[in-house]
Amino acid sequence: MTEQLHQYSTPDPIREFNVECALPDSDARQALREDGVVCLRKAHDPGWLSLVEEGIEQALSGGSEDVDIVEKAKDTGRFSYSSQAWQQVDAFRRAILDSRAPDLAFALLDSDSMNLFYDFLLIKEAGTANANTPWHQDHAYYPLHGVGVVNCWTALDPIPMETALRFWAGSHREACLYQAANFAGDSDYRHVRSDRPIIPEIDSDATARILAAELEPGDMLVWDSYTFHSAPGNTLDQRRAAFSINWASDAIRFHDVPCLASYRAPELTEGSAMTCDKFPLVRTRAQAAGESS
Ligand SMILES: O=C(O)CCC(=O)C(=O)O
Repeated sequence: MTEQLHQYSTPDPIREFNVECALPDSDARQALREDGVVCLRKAHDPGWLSLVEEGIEQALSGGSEDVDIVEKAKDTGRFSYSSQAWQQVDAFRRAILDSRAPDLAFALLDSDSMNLFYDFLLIKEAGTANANTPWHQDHAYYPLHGVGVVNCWTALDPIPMETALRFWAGSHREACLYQAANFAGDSDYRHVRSDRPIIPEIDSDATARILAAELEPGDMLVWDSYTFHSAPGNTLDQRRAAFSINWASDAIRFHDVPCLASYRAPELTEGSAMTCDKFPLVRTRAQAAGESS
């Protein structure tokens, strides 16, 4: 327990890069490759943040087909999340496709093309101290073969250290998938793969280097979908919200195993490339080269 408190109060900083006027460079790519996470300061401007807020209003008032609003036992605030809302919520579609979001992600991917995988909205209102996020790898939930999904997670509110995400530096490097954690915490995840190793005791592992960063609205964390991360509940008296966009590289293929509906599309079969209406092709290297020449 002492170790857990120690690690949570003194994580190392995530390497950071200011991208207000430029796309991520080779140093940012190297940081992501080595640590499994990187922080992009000023990734999005106030106009983009307002667009996302417009989308939140639509999504939470019935616009999103896949939304959950829960109140955890002993919490007074709402914990809301929504996935794949871009297909119904026009403000999200514009924030994802008609913005610099694809260029920021593509600059970090070692890939000739990039597909949109899904968007994810996460809001922990004040009074959600029990809405903690256990250690997990995003990829453990995906029906995908290959390595090359990045989660681009933008803070919509100031996020101080008390409520910051934590990352286990370098935990993506072996490309080993562990079992998916159940976010409800009381039983196994519905689609758990019990042939995979169980999640190690990261909080009590003195050798695990933990990284975190305080964020301002518009700052973005980008992480590899194999990187272990976790987050505390919201113990503060202010909203803690983020909007994330998950992108897939050309190395990713569909794997036809049981999973959440958000991650599958009827057109996809075992081993197929991702491109379809739900997971559109958004960038190609050829197109990017053509535009810059
Ligand atoms: O912010 C959080 O509580 C969790 C975010 C997260 O784990 C994710 O988006 O994968």
